[in-house]
Parts: sequence; structure tokens; C-alpha cells
Amino acid sequence: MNEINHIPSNHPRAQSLAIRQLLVNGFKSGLVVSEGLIAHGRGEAFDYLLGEKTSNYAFDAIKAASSLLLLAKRPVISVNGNTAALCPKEIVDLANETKSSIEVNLFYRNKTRENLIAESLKKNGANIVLGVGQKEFVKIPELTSNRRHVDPEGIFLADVVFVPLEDGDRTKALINMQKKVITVDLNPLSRTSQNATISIIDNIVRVFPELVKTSKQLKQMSQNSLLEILNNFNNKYNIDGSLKIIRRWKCDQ
Ligand code: PTJ
Repeated sequence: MNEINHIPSNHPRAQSLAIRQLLVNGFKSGLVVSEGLIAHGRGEAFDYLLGEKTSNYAFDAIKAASSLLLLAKRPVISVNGNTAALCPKEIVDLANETKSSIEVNLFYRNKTRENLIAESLKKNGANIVLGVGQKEFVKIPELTSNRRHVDPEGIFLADVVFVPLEDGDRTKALINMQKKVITVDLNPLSRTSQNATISIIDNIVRVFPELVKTSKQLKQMSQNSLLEILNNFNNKYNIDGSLKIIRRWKCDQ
């Protein structure tokens, strides 16, 4: 039994409860907003239906996402509260493997959270964190939420933006700015999943380590091989695959 969070290691839902605990800790320390806990609940429900494991469709999407990040000229990883609470070290590792910038971008934005998230990323090894501080932000056209304020040296100039666990309003606006968008979202039907260039339908806690591992391997490959991986990837087909997994359930399972 873990004395701190009271989760017995042999509990059938131990892993899921441990992930919840990370978010609750993130909430208590100010990284995560209360709405982030609700967002996690929605994600958990889809994770249950997806069998709580990375499907072959998600593995294919991870490979395509790594290829796109490695081929990009100015890739940026956009970080919100939930992602910072669940995968701080892996965000930094992925940025290093793919030469991506890291930018804090929050729906429920305030200076305190911005700084807390940037500090946590720096504690995990990040040198530069964009989207924080006193600089003038620029606005993404067509967007009314706080997410429209982006760093002029980060998301604004990026050719590829990775938006794990997004709230749906921004992906389309970024695509309309001719950027390529990668997302991780357990909900295959979300507007983000439906609109992104590459949608990884899986839990970010499984996806980030896999993305780091895959990027380490793929960066040894030629640009042509990476392009081939990308050209063979079809996002709509892939999302349909995840929906098929959900539909497979029968009541005797
Ligand atoms: O930190 P902030 O201020 O930027 O706010 C972040 C939240 C998450 C609160 C905000 O972006 C939000 O409200 O998001 P939504 O609209 O609830 O969308 C979150 C999406 O992520 C939903 O489609 C969930 O199914 C999905 N999701 C939740 N947890 C996970 C997840 N997808 C992958 N892995 C998860 N662990």
C-alpha cells in the first residue's frame, strides 16, 4: 500500500488511480485547473473503451507523428496544465529528440499557472520555455479563447504544432494558418481528433514515452524514409480503426 495516496499496488485499477493522483497533485500545486480533472474523467471513459492500451492504430499514428516532427523546420510542443502534470520529463525528452521548442499555452490562462508550468518543465531539464514572461504575444486569427495568445517565436512561426490533450477550438485555426497539427486525444470523435493532421487516439501517459522512443529510432532514418512513413499514413482511416475497437465490446466481456 502506498502510504501517501492510499492506492494498494494490487488494486485492479491501481494504474488508473495512480494517474488520477498525479492530476490531483497537479491540481493542488496549481498546475492543473479544476476543469482539467473533469477533462481527465472524459478521457478515462474513452480509455476504458479502448482497452487501456496502445492500439496498432495508435502505434502507426505515433510513427507518423515522430516522422512529421523530425521533418519539421520549426516544430513546437504546446503544453497545458494536464500535460505538464502527467508527462513533464517526457515533454522535455521529446523536445530534445526532435529539436522542438516548448511553449506553454493555456485555455484557463493566468501568469501564476504559466510560471508554475514553465518552472516544472525547467526542473525536468528544459532550457527555454516559450509562451511565458513579459513579451508581447501575437494572436491566432479566428480564435476567441485564451489559447489565441501565442509566442511570436513559437507557435506563431511553427510549421508543425503538437497539441496534446487539446480543447478543440484551436486545431482548426492552426490548420487554417497552413500549419500541420499533431494531437493526442482519447476521444476519436472530438473536434481536435477530427481536424488534426495526425490524431493519436491514446492516453498521453502511454504516448509520450513511446514518442520519445520512436523519435530516437526514426531520427537515424533518411528524410525520404520519413516522408514515406508520412505518405502511407491516413488519419481518417486511423481514427475509424479506433472507433472499430470501441464498437467491438460485447456485454459478456
Ligand atoms: O491547462 P489549461 O488551462 O489549458 O486547460 C486544459 C483543459 C484540459 C482543461 C482544457 O484544454 C479542456 O477543457 O479540454 P477539453 O475540452 O475537456 O478536452 C480535453 C480532451 O482531452 C478530451 O477530448 C478528453 O477526452 C481528452 N483527454 C483527457 N485526458 C486525456 C485525454 N486524451 C489523452 N490522454 C489523456 N490522459
